[in-house]
Amino acid sequence: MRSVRSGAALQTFNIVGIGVPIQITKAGQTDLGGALFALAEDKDNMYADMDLRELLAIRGNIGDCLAVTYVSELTDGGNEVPFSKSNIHIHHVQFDTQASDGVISGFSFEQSVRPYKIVDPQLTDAVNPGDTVLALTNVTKFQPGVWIGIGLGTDGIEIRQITSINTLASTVTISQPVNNSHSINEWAGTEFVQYPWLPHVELDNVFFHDHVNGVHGWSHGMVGQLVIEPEGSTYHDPVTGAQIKSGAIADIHTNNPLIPGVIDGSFREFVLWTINDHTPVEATLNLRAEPWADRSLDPALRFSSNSPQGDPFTPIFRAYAGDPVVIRNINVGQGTNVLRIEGHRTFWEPRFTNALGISSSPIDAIHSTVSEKYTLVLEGGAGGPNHIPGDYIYHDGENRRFPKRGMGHSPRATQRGGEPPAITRSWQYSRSKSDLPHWRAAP
Ligand SMILES: [Cu+2]
Repeated sequence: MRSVRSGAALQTFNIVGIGVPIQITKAGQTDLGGALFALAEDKDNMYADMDLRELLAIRGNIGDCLAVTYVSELTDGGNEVPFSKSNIHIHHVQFDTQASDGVISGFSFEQSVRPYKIVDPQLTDAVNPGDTVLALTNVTKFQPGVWIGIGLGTDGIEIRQITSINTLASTVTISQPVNNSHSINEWAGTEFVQYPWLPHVELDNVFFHDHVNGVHGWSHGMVGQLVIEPEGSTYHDPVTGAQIKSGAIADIHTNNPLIPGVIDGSFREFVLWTINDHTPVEATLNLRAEPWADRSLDPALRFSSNSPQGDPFTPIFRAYAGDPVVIRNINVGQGTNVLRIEGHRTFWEPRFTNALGISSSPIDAIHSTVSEKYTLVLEGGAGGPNHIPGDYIYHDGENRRFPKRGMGHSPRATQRGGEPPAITRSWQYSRSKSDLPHWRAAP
């Protein structure tokens, strides 16, 4: 694979499409048709634990070369896509449009995959580093010259070219030895796709999504974000400080500016999808919602974590007052959406300053429509310019999704019968430094 320039880092992401129920509300409303992009290394935990089923946020730095493989563990027989195929379509980065777009049009190559367990064979013998022969349950689909993925659905997946086939022995010989160990029963075959993505400039946050079921699959979870960080950045769990490979909430450690004069070094990051047109709950944040119907009837307590319902089910983002905060927002929906963070302003164009060098276009609500993306820097950081600690609600500002003066359900929400407006709450600042011992200003 070509790198963008010498010295660029190669980052590998082995992504697997998984079909799993996703719990949307604390009360247990669940999307039984849920589907997610998962890193192969996280897949087993996500199958096992409902709480870990989250949208995929991955990161790269300007100039990196991102090597993505995609395979599918979705199943046939679904209501929307009875014959399962899926893919990943990326925006904004540089890629080969004929083979890495995800979209298959005109003379482009096929870039979607069938679920490998339906159409590909399994290893009948373990494979060790250095081996060049694969024993398989079936070899009839292969031809010399085609490329085979070995270890489909695992993080050890590797791609080789078939040079010859022995039908009697049910083996194939590959042109180069494998580097990894593969155990018996691992899957090997042609249902994989590789997408090299080249983010060569400050692209900020980038939408990627399945392009077979299109907008219909988005609301079930077949969406993700690739966030492009400043050169030399590393990404960390805000609580443990450990480096992380994915996740919506991260600390970005860097000595390079994201936005000169606005974010000049390390910052806290929240990857946030406003994701709508969904069943069983129409409006969600990162596939979670806190419907008013599930909250206290006492209007004084409805939005309070001191209510019997406690904290909301939507993600809670924490920072110290004054910390630099960057929200990476994409609107995943088929219409408009409004994102509002109470007590804070952000900037329509964070890299734009006027002739006096003053940041322009401060706003307190972001209106966006299908696939629009924003990198939102909080003016003054967490707690605003006065660095006031406290809990702040963030929410969908659209009336049918979040009645603004809700002393009860808004008429329109009630009319939609059973579709509760999402509280989509809460933005929470830690009041005590001891809660987050691992935040560091720079690596
Ligand atoms: Cu798109």
